[in-house]
Amino acid sequence: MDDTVLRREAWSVLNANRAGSATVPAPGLYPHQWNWDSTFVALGLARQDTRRAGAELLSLLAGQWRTGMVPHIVFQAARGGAYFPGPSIWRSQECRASPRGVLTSGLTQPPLQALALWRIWRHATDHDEARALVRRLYPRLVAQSTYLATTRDLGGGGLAAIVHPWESGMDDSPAWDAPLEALAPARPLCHRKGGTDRLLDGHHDPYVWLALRYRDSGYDGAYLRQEHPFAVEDPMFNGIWLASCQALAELAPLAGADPRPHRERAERIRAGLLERLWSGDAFHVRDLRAGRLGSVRTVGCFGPLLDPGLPSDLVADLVGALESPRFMGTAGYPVPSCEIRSPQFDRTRYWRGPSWVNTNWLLSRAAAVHGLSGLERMLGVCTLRLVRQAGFRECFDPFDGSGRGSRDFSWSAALTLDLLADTVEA
Ligand code: 9WN
Repeated sequence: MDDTVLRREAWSVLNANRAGSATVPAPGLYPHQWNWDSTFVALGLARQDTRRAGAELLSLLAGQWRTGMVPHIVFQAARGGAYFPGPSIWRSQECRASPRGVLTSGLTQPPLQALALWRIWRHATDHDEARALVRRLYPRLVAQSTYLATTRDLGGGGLAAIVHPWESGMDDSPAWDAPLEALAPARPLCHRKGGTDRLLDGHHDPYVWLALRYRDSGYDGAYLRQEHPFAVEDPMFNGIWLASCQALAELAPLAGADPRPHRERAERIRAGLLERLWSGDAFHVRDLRAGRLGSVRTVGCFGPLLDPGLPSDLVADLVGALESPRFMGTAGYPVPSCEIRSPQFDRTRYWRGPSWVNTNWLLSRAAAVHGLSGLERMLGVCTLRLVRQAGFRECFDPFDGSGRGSRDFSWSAALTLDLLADTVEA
């Protein structure tokens, strides 16, 4: 399929998945607005349609809580009960910190928004309009970052903890197996997806059980600190946050603000990543409740590569592992979401093996940040090969490239547009 047809098809997916000013991930399975999905759409459109990219962020941030938290789902009223767990499980409206008139979940997702806003600004042709967008969103994104640095620094070392696997965006990653197995009351552990199967018994699922515990605390920060049984420092979530702090530092002068606090925060996150999550030759998740590092290597362990200030010897170790047979080297269609030789690797199961367009795109950005143009190009070419062959699927088999999960998935389409722009420019 040539580039023109691929581009046209990507646009038709994005237009079909549009719901007002938001783009839903896939109308059948995910009919609401998701945090990082929407932001990947904004990132993918930053060079294509700055107005739509900005509207995507504005509509997501309409769901922001007064604490600064940006929820992982903003429910689309018209689409009621089509997704579980829906508004009746989250009951956001009962919490005073939630926005009036918008129903949301009570969790967050990786804080990519400032990075997206920075990219929109850099590529904008109408600078007055883009400056107005920056001025409008900047204070909200500062509030988000402050929320992470305060309420979510549960380990006290400058990193934000996730309090639910859904907050990572990589829900069923084997990185969460050990912390979830410690949740005895919620057993048996049932994975929510393996192809097309959906949740069978919601209230016994540890994912739902954890969400209900947090909800029943009134989404309380002190409860998270003292009692909540799942608290994990994730290298991808924090790598993304660091990149967003650097983006805020770039955006601050446009909003008439001081960039230094954002640079200082980025340095603190870097120090936290190095001191708390680096061991041997890799980053790992830290389970704050068990007080130990996870052992399995997943695509999330490469998140800190998004930091341009990462020491060069660590960059070399990470790139060596990424390009080795453990990740890219033996997969015909990289990047697998879990190390191939790990016992937990499963090519068919969501976040436990398949390759994803969004993580490939993040790693291609990381390669660009470190001037690794060969790796950047390789990631772009591999990702375009996946969508050309299998369509804009949710994820892909890393060995044969066949598509898995939803069809016509928004971030796969939006990020394809961005990758096509690179191949045209190259
Ligand atoms: C729970 C929407 C979301 C993505 C996540 C992906 C999946 C939801 C689910 O779908 O998570 O948030 O129902 O499994 O894991 O990355 O944001 O596409």
